Amino acid sequence: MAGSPASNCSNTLVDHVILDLDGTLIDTETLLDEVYAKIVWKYGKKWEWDGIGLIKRLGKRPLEVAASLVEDYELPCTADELLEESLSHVETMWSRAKALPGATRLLKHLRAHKIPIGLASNSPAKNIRSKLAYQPGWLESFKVIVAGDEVKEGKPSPEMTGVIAGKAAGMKVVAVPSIPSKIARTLYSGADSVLNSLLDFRPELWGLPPFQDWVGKALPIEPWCLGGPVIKGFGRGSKVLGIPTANLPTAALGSQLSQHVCGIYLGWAGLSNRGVYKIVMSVGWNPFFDNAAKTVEPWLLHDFPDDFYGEELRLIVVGYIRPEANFSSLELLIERIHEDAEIAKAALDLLPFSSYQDDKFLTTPLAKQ
Ligand code: ADP
Ligand code: RBF
Ligand code: MG
Repeated sequence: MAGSPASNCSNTLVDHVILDLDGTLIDTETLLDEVYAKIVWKYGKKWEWDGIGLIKRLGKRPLEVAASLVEDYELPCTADELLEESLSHVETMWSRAKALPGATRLLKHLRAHKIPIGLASNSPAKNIRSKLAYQPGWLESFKVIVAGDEVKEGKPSPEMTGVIAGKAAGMKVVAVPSIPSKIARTLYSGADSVLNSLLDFRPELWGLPPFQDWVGKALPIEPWCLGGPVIKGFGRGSKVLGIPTANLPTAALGSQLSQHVCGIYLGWAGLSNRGVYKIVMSVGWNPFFDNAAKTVEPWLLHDFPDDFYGEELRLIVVGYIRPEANFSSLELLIERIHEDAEIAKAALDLLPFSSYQDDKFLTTPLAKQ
């Protein structure tokens, strides 16, 4: 994402915004991952999951992607043939691409404040139209759309705009990597700011009108529900931090979990036979401990006399507090988690967060659903 030409002084005034589409506003990458995996598998090759195969091809135009797949996987076909094959897979799937968290909110906000928005995508014009068709209100939001097949050279040429091109044009550039930041970090090193997700974008830092939708210190989100039996976690919540987190079997949550951006959230928990409680929860890889898997770690803000392993736990996640962070000491991590708990406790007494404590999902026994 790029702001307009701006001076280097701290009170930057951005008067228009240029956005990227795939991986910034919509999650096409999850779908592409599936398509590329299928194609190379057909030729007996193994796709590199976890964003590794994708990142090598990020921002490339379709024919360039095909050429790099043929070369890297030593496929017995031409780039043109591969392109044709991949097109037959992708053309039907744009309707499955979901808006990324914070995307619709950002477009609405900029539109409401009459900030002109441009869309600069390496994707061909026809695909852009298909992708936008499934997102209500998006097409009208853009004053200009520049597609990959409408320019001589795609990104990173300044004819289009990506992180490198945006900087070359003297713009302010905010990057929102769509695949795990550990891999992506170097790619975006030229950006003025690198965000975990659009939920963390603060327009006022760039001279744009601030969002007004925070409630207390939390941001209302489209609520999501998850549940399952409480299982053993990493065994360090209570022991190392003095903060117990009730772990759920994440394999069963599957794509639900990958859809939600890492970060600290608040919401409500229902425990059968016990009641409904406020929660503050971390979603992600816990950088401090460098976990190997993405987990959800809800801390129920209530003193329980005993453990409740095996009991059915229901969660409704209703708001976002902050991105996951790393800390230089355990004490600082613990202090921050306690601050999060105070934010959650206060915000959950306010609308719209408070209304979800009565949701039937929290208390309905499994069989009756
Ligand atoms: P684990 O690594 O097995 O998740 P923790 O040290 O994180 O262990 O403790 C979590 C367990 O503690 C939960 O599964 C639950 O049985 C119990 N527990 C007790 N009080 C709470 C609470 N307030 N919030 C979450 N879990 C709690
Ligand atoms: N772990 C991190 O590495 N970084 C964080 O910013 C972070 N924030 C957390 C916030 C809350 C509210 C909770 C409950 C946990 C958080 N943790 C964070 C996760 C903590 O490391 C985790 O609960 C332990 O690793 C237990 O498995
Ligand atoms: Mg735990």
